Amino acid sequence: MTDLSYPVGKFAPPSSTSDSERAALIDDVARTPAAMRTAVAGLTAGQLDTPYRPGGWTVRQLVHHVPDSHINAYLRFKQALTEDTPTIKPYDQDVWVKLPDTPATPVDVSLALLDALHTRWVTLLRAMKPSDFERGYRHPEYNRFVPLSEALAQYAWHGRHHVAHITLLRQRSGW
Ligand code: NI
Repeated sequence: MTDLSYPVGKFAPPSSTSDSERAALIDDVARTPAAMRTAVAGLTAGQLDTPYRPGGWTVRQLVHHVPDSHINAYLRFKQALTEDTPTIKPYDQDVWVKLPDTPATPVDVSLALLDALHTRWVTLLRAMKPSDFERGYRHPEYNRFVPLSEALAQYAWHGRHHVAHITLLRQRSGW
């Protein structure tokens, strides 16, 4: 029985990351925009407005949520690379996803945003030295230091997590 909320499992921070594991995680981040585009290809407006699970966000909300999240991630990487352990600014994703741009914006706009954002982010990730991944930020909600190696793993997981929500809904619905 697949857990509809966590179809690829919950995120587990890696204890350590080798160069090749890090390269594979960056490849995951690089694949996210195309994977999301494929996941929603051909869906009707009604299908986009369907919750991926009972009580969950709609497909449209998921598509807009991922760039919202990854814009924050991109900023956190840049801050961690240019400041001494910055304290990052959390945001309330449940409130963000209910702002009026979510229903009013075509999903294609967020797919294009994700393409452009990940092109910049992956270019940065691939240019970072191994020691750069030991830099990090302080997350005030968890009150702890998050190294960029862990943040990379988290956002690689995050893309796969939400794409799987949509592909699983399509399988279950026969779309
Ligand atoms: Ni998310």
